[in-house]
Amino acid sequence: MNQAVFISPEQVSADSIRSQFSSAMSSMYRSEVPAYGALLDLVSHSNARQLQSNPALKQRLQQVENIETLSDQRHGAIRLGKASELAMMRRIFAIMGMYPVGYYDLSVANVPVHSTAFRAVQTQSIRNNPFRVFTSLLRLELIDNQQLRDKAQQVLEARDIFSDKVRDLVDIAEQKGGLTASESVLFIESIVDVFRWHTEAAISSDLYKELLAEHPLIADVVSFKGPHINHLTPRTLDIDEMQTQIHTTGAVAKAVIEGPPKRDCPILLRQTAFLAIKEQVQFTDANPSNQSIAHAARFGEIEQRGCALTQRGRDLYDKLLLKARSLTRPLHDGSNKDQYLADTQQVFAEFPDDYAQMREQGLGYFNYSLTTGQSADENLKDCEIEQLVQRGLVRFDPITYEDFLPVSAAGIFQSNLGEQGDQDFTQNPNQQQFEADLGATVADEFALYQQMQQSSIDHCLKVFNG
Ligand code: OOG
Ligand code: NI
Repeated sequence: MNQAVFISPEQVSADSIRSQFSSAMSSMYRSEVPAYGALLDLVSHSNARQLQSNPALKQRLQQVENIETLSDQRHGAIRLGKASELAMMRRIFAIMGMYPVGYYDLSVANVPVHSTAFRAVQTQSIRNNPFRVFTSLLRLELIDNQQLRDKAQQVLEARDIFSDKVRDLVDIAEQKGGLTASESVLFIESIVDVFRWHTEAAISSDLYKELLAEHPLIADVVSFKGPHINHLTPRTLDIDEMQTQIHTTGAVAKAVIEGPPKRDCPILLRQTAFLAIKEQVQFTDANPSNQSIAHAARFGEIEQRGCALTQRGRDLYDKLLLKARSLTRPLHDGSNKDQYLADTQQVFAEFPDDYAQMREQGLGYFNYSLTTGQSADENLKDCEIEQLVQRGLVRFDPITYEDFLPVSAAGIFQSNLGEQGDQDFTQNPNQQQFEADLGATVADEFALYQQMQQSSIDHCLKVFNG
């Protein structure tokens, strides 16, 4: 899973390809979905204000992040139709230093997909650029209607979402262990093209309607010639403020913010979005009156990230979220929003809102670094990290959560698909099949955070222990 560390002088680093890719995607999406550009501007102004008015926050973030690029977009999402697409996507993302982390089963939420996140895995790479792509694979086997399933499968079998240029450049990168600057420009262009919107559908409007009636997500994946990027997401430092301002972009905000409630010490991930815009699509019908239907797929999202939680912290989070949602399940029309907010606030009072307590109780992962108070004279050989913390020689800062939350992801899917009351897939994870289709295993997020924390501890101890 580790990328090649030694690249030849004329090659560009995977981190830099990822940064260029993220920014090319941003430009493409800004021009195709104007409200996204407005959202990016809104977020970056608000982040600048936050950093200026909150020096403690700025200092803490600086320990673990590159704050220069804080407002750059942080993730996007795609939905693929078949195993070979997923396997090829894995090879493409590896060239950008992005590897599959985590397995998300969305069937629990009546969405017939399972997913992973392609992202950087090493501390320095994440700092260089944390852009991730939440990648879902359609699960036709969850559809009862055999006839429709066969039709959808035929359409997907027939499509090829990758150009020869993509395939050639992936082969070159794999053979040579990287790309030169000029190759990387071509590579990025050709990959951005894969994720573009297609105004011409691959199917008839009749089949589209059948698929839509079965499940809107199936229609979104099967109808098109490619896996359009369905949203991009910048990072905000104040999602509650942003939620009240999303309407100024001209778009409509999703009713509730997903994830934990507002806290002084943010944990995991909070997300909200503006609802997908409706775009005219040309179908293959001979009859022109049937040709044009508006399809809602592309939206904009914002995320606020906080401390990565240990398994213990995560279990507590999952337990509390389940409890809050059993009191009030948030409806998409926002009609019970205030009750849901009150319930989550009250239920989450059990989760300590203080980094020191979270650390002591083993709920979160922290990055340890030297303070300016260090003294080389003190006899601190063989000391433990705790002693260094107590003496004020080492500080700890929350490691930022880099992954996703299945219940939140389901909320994001559903805010655009509408309530899916009639379809009821039972919880049906199949990580083994997903990994077989991917052609690799997915990394365990907890192991990655543990490693990040441990290497920061090792670094501090080395300074004192020599
Ligand atoms: C992906 C939804 C999940 C997130 O931020 O949780 C996601 C999708 O709609 O395809 O992006
Ligand atoms: Ni998202």
